[in-house]
Amino acid sequence: MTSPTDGAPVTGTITVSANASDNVGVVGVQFLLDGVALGAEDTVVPYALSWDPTAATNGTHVLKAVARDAAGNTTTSASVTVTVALDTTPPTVAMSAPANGASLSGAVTVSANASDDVGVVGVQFLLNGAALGPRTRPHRTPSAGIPRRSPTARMPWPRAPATPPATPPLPPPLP
Ligand SMILES: [Ca+2]
Ligand SMILES: [Ca+2]
Repeated sequence: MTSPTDGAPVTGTITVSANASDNVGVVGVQFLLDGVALGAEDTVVPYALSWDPTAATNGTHVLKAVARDAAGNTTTSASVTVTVALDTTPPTVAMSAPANGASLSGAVTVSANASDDVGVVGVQFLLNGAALGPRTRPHRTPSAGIPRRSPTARMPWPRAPATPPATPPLPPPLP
């Protein structure tokens, strides 16, 4: 196995690859996940596949590669143990402005606090259920080891009103 490295955390799709050689010729390589075939045997160099771990449970899993030659001889690689750590916990979010029940008479800043066990990618504000402006990104990237928060996702609202359409001309008076 050439990828992933032993003990690697897996948080998304990764490439699983192996090198194989034979005195006559390698016919194919079959990857195994916890002893079960992972995808189809790869018969074309490079021996690799893309593994989407969403079907695997979080925790440790064992990857191996089995090389096969034309005579049917097989060799199994040493195991590579990986830890699947998919983010399955949704973030939390709460509006911080404007206050509930506030009367608005001009432009205000709409803001929210959001946090996640791994990281918040963005916050989308909704006005009566419809998107209000683009999705905003957290203002700063937190360092590892402190709670991942985006306390300052904010945007001005309302935006400048569009120019109203011109009033159509009145029809000519009847004779
Ligand atoms: Ca291949
Ligand atoms: Ca999460």
